Amino acid sequence: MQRITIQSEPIDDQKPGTSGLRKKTRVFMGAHYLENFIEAIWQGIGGVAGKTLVLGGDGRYFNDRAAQVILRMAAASGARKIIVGQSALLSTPAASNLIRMRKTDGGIIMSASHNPGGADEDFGVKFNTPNGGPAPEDVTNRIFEATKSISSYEIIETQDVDLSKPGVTELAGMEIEIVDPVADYAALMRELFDFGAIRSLLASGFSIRFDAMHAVTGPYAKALLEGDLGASFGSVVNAVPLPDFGGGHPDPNPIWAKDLMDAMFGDDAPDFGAASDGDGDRNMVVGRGLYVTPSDSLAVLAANAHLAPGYAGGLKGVARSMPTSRALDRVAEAKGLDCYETPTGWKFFGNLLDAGKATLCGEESAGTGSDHVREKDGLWAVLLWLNILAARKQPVAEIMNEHWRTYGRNYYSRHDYEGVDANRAGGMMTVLRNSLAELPGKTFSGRTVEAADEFAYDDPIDGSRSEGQGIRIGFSDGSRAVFRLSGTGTVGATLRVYLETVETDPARMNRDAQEALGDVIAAAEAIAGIREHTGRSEPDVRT
Ligand code: G16
Repeated sequence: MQRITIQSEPIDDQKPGTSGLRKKTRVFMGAHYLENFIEAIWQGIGGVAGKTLVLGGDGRYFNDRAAQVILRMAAASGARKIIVGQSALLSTPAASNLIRMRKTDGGIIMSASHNPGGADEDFGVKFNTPNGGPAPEDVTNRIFEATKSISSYEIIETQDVDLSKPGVTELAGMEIEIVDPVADYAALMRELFDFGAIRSLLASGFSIRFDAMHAVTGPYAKALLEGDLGASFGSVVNAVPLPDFGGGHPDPNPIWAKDLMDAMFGDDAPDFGAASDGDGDRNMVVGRGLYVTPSDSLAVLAANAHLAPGYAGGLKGVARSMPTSRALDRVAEAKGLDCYETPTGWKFFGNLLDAGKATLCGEESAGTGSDHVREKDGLWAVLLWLNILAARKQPVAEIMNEHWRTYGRNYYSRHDYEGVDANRAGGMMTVLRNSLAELPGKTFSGRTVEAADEFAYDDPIDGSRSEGQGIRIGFSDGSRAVFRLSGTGTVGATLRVYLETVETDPARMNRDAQEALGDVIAAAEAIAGIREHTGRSEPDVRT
């Protein structure tokens, strides 16, 4: 076993995006690519010597190899201890929980989340800080700066560490504790929810289907839903994490979780359906014959969270990312709660959660979570839904209809144009940005623009400012169109167009969302010229 110094040089384009560094797996497997980025993390956090970190990932292709490299680099640079999930697996929320529980100096999560996995697909690495949350921009900026001046890194030359069984081992003086990835997370869930009530619901014949999409939540969902809660065997499908997620996109939305949608809209549909993503932080909820949008789900959870023991004392406040629908704001207003609007990216919720300003947070991109960890949490959202269903004893569709009648319905959809030429997409955003001042007062497809701006966020806790966070067009009837370029793609640019309109007439609350949004969709096209700029006539994905 020998500690060696490897000469390297800066690699371009190692700038962390919305959630860590995501690239094609082969890029990560290229000479020095992973190593340089890990060395940059060490530098960005002021060195790893003497520190304790958590390490785990979603099991995608290269997860096991990358874990061995990170362990050998941590040992070579003097880390005190690494707590690693068995077989290098940890869901993102479980990693966040471990970082907090064990009061570590942070953690490294290997995941490209909902992006597909495999040698020709995507891989990713992100650093989470000691509060358990994704590194904020000042840390990711320091890491990026460090990538520009790397000249060498330290690594131990040795055999692989056996991560197949829980236990304690050692590598060049660094302690390695291999932990069951599920146990601590499951214990936290038992504290937050009324497992007795959910168990009774499931025992009464209430049927569920949870699609783990061949990704990391499989073992967690098996243990909690089928194990603790007694859901019938086979309720959790695609439960074994695979390096290529079975060839699919582990992205819980109606397109990529089509099997679940078919089951929930078919004959003999289960009462409740749910899915989670590659690393277990996203969720999707479907009732029998009814898809619940992430924005609506967030609003329903905020309105009903008090029914779960962990939230019985009420919520301190709520928060959503800017493009997320304002269904949450309607609940907050009715309940007298503060409602914060942040840029896209879970990292922006961290300060609000730490400061006790918000208990519940969520995003249109299928993420919901609370102050129990500092990441969004897919299975947590599913358990909160089940707790609410157990307490209210009503079907999902009835809960949704009552919710809309009480608070109004925010019809919502996101249109994604994927793999667009980055220059063309950037050009569209520039032209749109330059036209903002002239838009107010103009009418497009019957909708008059009331306000048009580019979102910037001033963090109320640390005063930091984040600019360029999406272009918002507000119409006088309360409708809205938002334009952003995704920060998580790995090929070209993904243009996201977020569309929203408010309906308060109970007679018009069960329309198809695309139809209800027809004018707003047409107005967004007229304002931004998406077709002309991108050459695309249709979005690739409508959520
Ligand atoms: C990540 C972030 C989320 C964000 C989502 C989409 O989720 O953690 O906060 O909403 O990406 O970001 P974008 O619109 O920039 O692609 P995940 O589940 O991919 O880690």
